[in-house]
Amino acid sequence: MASYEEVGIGDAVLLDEISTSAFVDNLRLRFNGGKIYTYIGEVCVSVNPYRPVTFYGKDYVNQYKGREIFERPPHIFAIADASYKAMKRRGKDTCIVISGESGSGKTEASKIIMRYIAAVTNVAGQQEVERVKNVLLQSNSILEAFGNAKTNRNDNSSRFGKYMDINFDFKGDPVGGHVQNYLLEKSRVVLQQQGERSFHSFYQVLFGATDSELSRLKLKRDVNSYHFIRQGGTPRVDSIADKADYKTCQQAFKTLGFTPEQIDAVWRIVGAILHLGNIEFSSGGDETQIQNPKVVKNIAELLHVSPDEVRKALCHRVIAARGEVMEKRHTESEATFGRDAFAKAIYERLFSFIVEGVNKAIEVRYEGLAARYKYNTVIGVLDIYGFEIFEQNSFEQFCINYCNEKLQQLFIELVLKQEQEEYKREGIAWQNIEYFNNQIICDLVEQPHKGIIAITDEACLNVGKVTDQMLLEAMENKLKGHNHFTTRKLSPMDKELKHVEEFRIKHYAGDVVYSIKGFLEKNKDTLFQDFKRLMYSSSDPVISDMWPEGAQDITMTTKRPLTAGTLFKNSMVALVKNLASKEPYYIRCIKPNDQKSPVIFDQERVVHQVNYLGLVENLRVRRAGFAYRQSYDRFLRRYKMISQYTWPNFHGGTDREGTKILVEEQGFTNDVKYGNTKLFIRSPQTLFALEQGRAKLIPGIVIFLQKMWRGAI
Ligand code: AD9
Ligand code: MG
Repeated sequence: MASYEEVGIGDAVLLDEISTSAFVDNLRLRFNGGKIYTYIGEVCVSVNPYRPVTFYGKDYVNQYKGREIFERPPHIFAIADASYKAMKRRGKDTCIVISGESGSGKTEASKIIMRYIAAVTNVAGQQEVERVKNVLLQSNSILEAFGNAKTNRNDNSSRFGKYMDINFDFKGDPVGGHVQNYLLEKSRVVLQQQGERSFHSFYQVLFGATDSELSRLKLKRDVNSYHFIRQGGTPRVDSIADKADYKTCQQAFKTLGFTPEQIDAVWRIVGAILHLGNIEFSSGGDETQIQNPKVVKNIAELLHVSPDEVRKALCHRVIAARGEVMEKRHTESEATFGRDAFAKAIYERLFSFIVEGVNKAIEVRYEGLAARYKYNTVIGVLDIYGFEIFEQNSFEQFCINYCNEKLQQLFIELVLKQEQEEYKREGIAWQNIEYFNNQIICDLVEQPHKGIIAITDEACLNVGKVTDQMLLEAMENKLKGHNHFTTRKLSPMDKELKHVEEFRIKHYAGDVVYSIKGFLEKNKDTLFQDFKRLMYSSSDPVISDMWPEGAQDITMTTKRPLTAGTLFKNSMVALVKNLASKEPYYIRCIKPNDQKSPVIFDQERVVHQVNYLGLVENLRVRRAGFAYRQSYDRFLRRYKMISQYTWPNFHGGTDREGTKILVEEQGFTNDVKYGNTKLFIRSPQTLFALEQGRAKLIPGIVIFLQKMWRGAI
């Protein structure tokens, strides 16, 4: 095997020169030589190879298993192993945060990590652990079928955020897990941009189901027959095998323990949505009518509800005013709006149902040994939708890009800020390193009262009276002068803002122009009660159970639900808090070009990503800094056996003095600095040498102690 070090420098900390161009040159050299991973200390930078690669097999697993990061050439396995070791040896909860823009390789990375963990665990071959591993791995194909889609950035783009905890027992074997999903981009169910597709599931069923399955769903094997999924004009994608994926997905449903009735209901809902898209309304006379009643019948049969109720829910709404219940007929545009909202809502609910099913299958079952010890640590893997800019950017991109701001903020907090603050606190001489802190953009979005989400929420209180345009004006008033927000009115000379209904946010990763159109409605996320009652009335318990709120009496007033924006914000705050409570490991993904080519390294695109990800700042902090640090007492406790002066105990002074004697005796003085409470070690090799010294002595010590216990000494 050729060594990675033959191409470029594996750990950028060792580069002769620290600059963006030197860093990117090294990445290019390595990319061209087939080396897609490069370290900055313990942060792993991954450049999407856009081709199948050969370094994820068993032979590679064995090379990384149980090794220290710096012992082997850079690889994502080493990061997975480091996080696993920290969890297993030190009982720490760890997390692996994977970030990078759309199409940079996050989802692939998360799957590689999961496969690695599956490969190195359960040496004893326990049945339950095997089951859990299998379920964890297979859950991906279901979640991707229903939550991923082809976009203009990525053929398999995640349209939901995913955080997966894997739980381990005291032996370090996976015993379960939990998936937390974040805001699914449900607008895609009814609308796609040119060149894009809806969620894979729709095409999988059309291309993959048997003739008889299709006829039971009353579907034709023809994407172009269905309004909801043909708008992008690209039903077939070279890189996607819908037919085979359908089979895999069906198999995964079975493995995960979904019942035949549940699986059947899942595809019936998918079918019903396709039919819904073909419903057309006309407003002959003053009555909005459905033009194609046959389609209504199909929907009713698939959802196990009455066709008459479907028709009613699509054309009217029932409202309660002052205790009286009335029927109000929709206008044609209200009816179309209701239809789309219904389609989006049942797909979103279906997705949550599927996630719940996955969670049931991987829930920790405290049986056998795990029950007795209940000792449980987790590794969390975060794979979220990447930063994205499209021709048209709306509320969904706004949420996705805000999410990426939050992750960048976490990275800054943990890697850049805290690191530097610790040096100051410990009194270590330190040259401050400047970096762009994106907190200001997080505030722009999430601040109470003044942030974009709060302003939108306020406008939503008066939906009906407030228009999207008025919302934009409210933003202009409150955000005037903000360096990262502008509109055409605020900067009339700005040629890039072409329309009055647009605003621009200067994100950490680039400028994005958003259209305000639909913001209010998407934030409010209205679904007429009638549809909830309709779904609840289904004679299929699987469907009825998905919609418990449909049971509610129409005259009962309900509390105003939280808006989509606020729910998303809250979930992001909780996510960041959760990640910050764990020991983090980072994979920073980079997209080498926009053509999905394995041979193009687009210098400009990579420089841009390296800049906004703050990788060179990361490198500076890392290079000037120290790889490891430990408080004096812990350091001494761990390594005291190496020196005759400190073993079995150091009596000559403080822990700091003891540490100093040990370090001097071992000849590491030039590689360490003495902080106020901690020892700082510059290079991993020093720590490695200490660990080896300790490992060599331990067997002898164990024998010594055993003899002592037996009274032989
Ligand atoms: V998005 O934010 O969900 O739109 P991701 O998740 O960052 O995006 P993804 O992992 O889906 O990107 O990668 C995009 C494509 O790049 C994959 O479908 C593969 O074709 C390709 N890819 C990414 N990583 C690898 C890899 N390690 N080896 C081979 C890869 N191909
Ligand atoms: Mg993805």
